[in-house]
Amino acid sequence: EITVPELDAAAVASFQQHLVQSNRIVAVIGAGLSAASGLATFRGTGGRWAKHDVFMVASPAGWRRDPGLVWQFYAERRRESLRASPNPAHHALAALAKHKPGFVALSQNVDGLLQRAGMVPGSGPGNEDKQLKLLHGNLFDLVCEDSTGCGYVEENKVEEPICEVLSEEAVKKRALGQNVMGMDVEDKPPKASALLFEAIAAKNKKILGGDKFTETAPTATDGAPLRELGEDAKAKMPDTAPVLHSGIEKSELPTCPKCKVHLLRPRVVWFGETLPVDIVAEVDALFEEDKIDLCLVIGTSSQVWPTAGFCERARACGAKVAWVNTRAEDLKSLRDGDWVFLGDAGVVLPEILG
Ligand code: BJW
Repeated sequence: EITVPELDAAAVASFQQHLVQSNRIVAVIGAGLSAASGLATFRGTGGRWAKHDVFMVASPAGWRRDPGLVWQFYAERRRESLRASPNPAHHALAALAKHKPGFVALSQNVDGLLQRAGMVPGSGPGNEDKQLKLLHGNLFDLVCEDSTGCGYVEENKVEEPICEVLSEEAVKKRALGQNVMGMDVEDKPPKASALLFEAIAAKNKKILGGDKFTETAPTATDGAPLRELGEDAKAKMPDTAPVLHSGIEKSELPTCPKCKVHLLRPRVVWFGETLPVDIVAEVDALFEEDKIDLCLVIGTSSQVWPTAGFCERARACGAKVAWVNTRAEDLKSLRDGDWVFLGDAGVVLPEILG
């Protein structure tokens, strides 16, 4: 339950006065925008990274190690996003885009909800006027894993399930039968699951380079069973033997229909991967402009780069900054004179954008 504090009427009025006069407006968007649609954010209690090991499901090394585990994570995300609906914040931003041709939304979200609210995504030559720039891709675009080779892309494949082994029923069956890492195992007390996760995460971080994440080829110890963990960690383990692999064979996952050799993967940006080059070029051009009037930073913890630096780049172009977030601690580059609207974006944005 999110408590929504009363918005300061004077702050709203001064923000709206500036908004009316603003032409070039940039919104830097994160997972908090979709929280009111029922989609989990990444960090903090209840976030996705509390249940899934980020290095296992959102890095190229994790993909090489167990593409089935990665696909399972994204298949669930696709389902959740399809079942969710855009909330009033998505609609308020889509309305702003209609009203202000100079508005650009730079979104880290891959859930498709801004598109479903009516915002048009696009990047690259000829698409500069498309107002939604998807920095981390889109759950519903699939691409050949061999990006430098065949280059196959399939846009907006909302088909569900993407293949039999990733159907909701198959995923549930495996989770109950095997205690697959990263799944909600319903027959376990939450505390045991948390301890299990903690131990697996520590082990995986060691395998994949930990906080100082570096791209490395899988090693012989990759996916080594938990019995190799220290005695302390083992003592905390629940009785059921956990497995570090999804148990899904590559042959069961979707194959690229063009090269017929490599797997298809979701076109999202993982840690250690670069953002799409055409998007980076457009963002750079945007921040080379003399004047940006307003920067809205909405529902992001500002921990992930390069997006974490966008607010300061907008400031350097003269932008005044407004923050919309439930957590004051996450306003990473807050300065005197910024507007701060603490609360659920789904409530705050429609109110301040009018
Ligand atoms: C609400 C709310 C409500 C809740 N209303 N608000 C410079 C310095 C240090 C490191 C780097 C650097 N440059 C690059 C790096 C490496 C790395 C990085 O940033 N690491 C840091 C973590 C240290 N970056 C990369 O690797 C990026 N690539 C890159 O830069 O390429 C060049 C390069 C490579 C390597 C080295 C150097 C250069 C790629 C980043 C890809 C991120 N991918 C993910 C997953 C894939 C997509 C997916 O599955 O969805 O993207 S990680 C995850 O984090 C996801 C998100 O888009 C992203 C951002 O998270 P977000 O949206 O901020 O969510 P949360 O959960 O963190 O925050 C939610 C916020 O909402 C909170 O503030 C809440 O309070 C708030 N909230 N409810 C309003 N109702």
